[in-house]
Amino acid sequence: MGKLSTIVVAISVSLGTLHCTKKGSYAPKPAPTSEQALGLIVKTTESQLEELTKSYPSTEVRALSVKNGIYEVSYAPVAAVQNISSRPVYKNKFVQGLAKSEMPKTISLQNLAKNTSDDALDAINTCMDSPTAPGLDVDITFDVQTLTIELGEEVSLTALGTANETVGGDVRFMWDLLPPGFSQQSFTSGISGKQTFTPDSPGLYQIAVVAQGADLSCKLIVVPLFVTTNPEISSPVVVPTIDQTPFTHLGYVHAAEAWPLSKGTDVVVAILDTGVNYNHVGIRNNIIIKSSELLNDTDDDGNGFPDDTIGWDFVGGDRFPFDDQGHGSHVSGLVASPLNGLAPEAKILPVKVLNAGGGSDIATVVAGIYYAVDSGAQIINASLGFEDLPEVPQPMLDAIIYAREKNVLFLAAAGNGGAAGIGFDIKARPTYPASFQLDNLITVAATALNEITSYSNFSEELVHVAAPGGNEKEFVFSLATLNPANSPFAGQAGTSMATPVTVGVIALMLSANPQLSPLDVRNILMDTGTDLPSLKGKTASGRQVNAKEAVQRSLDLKLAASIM
Ligand SMILES: [Ca+2]
Ligand SMILES: [Ca+2]
Ligand SMILES: [Ca+2]
Repeated sequence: MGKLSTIVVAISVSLGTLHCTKKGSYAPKPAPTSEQALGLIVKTTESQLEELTKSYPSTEVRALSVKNGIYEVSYAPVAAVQNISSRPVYKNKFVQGLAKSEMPKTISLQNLAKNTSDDALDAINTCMDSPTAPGLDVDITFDVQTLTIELGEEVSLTALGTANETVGGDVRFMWDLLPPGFSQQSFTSGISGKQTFTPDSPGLYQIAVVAQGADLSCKLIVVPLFVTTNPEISSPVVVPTIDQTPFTHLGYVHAAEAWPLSKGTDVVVAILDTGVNYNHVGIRNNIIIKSSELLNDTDDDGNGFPDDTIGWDFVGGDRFPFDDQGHGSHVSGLVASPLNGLAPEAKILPVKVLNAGGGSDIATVVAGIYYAVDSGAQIINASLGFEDLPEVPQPMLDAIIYAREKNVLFLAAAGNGGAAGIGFDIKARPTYPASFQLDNLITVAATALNEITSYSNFSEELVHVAAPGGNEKEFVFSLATLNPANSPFAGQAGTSMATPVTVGVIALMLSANPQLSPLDVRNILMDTGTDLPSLKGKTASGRQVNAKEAVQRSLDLKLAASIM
């Protein structure tokens, strides 16, 4: 059996190499960062793309899935792009932010006044009366060319301001920095137009500048700075025993009672998220390393992604799907970790599709889904959602249908109640992918203390089950990403957490009984969960997942099948 599968791998490698002379002319690219760069998502062939590029030399092409002929085409006439696509084209779209707990703090003059040193406070207070002044023209320039930098680089900022003739006089500046969660970074106070700092951790930094004219009128601008890092993966690690953190979610789903039956051994779970801190002691040994790909600047397996041994970063367009934010590491640790993960021996495939601010675009998520399926994932965890889209994101639906063809389960977070943080019905107000209806799709709501949370979206028809997602009274604990304090764990809350808890339970089920179809898995979860009164009318099953019962049922079905 082992030998056979080795031969199959070898054949696919040599096919890939044969095609290399003709195929793969589109090198992987980072995700778009401006509205203008957003293209059309198409299904086509490389030869048709070559023709298009010949006719319209400004055309830019981003390969989303070479194997499946899915591309994003920018800067070309729409009609010409429509001509080469075998499916209706879809205009790519950005979405900002994801889970409620990860939304960046808002910047306002009021908040600035709270955070700022005494020196600048008076000046900001005087701004309150006239918070904006059209007469003030302010711009901010970086001494680096991009809004994304590598951890360790120094950033020099210069604010340039001019007051118009009516205001006159000099312009002075006040600065504030809203760093990402773990960061201790701050700005020095003062009123100069310059700031210099070296970020202490990855993540999204929001830089605020208030310019003030001689008439004391003010203008506030906020600039995002993304700090990323791309470390090589470490050697396997020795995992210590750590049990002081309250991993309460495990109790609600009866995880410890399931572990004697299954540990989720070698079930492959793709995490479509902000990346994974793959060097964390609590996940390093669970990261799946692709053996058919060598580190040689060559795409050995012909999937369009050179040297993708540990997954792929579709945001940065590189082979390091490291976590800039914390969300993806937390999600991964809930699924598979020897430090209290639901399925301690499952494997994680990191697929980075969300940036350090938790934002993304449709094409990037679509690329991540095809990549996960073609890389052998059995389950895809999508703790992300697109709300209030003007139309159904058909390319995302197509990608999940592709997953269904390959028997891959797709788990979607129901969502956290949008900007208001109050759960809504995703049938009435669709959120994608959660609101799609497919046999291989399971949508998850969040509970805390055995009740549905106030933020969790719901639907009696479209949400299948619930799992612990936590709230401000009881956070869900899991792995932290790289941080200056070296904290191993972090508490978070959201349907983003409930989803990987469910995925971990499914990994236990699939390792107990690999014959289960995606629909079998969904039916078992819905049948065997724990009845919770507050989930009635809010989910199709009214139940919170129960690992012990679900694994036991999976084993019972295996026994029944073998008797037949
Ligand atoms: Ca590759
Ligand atoms: Ca290679
Ligand atoms: Ca990266």
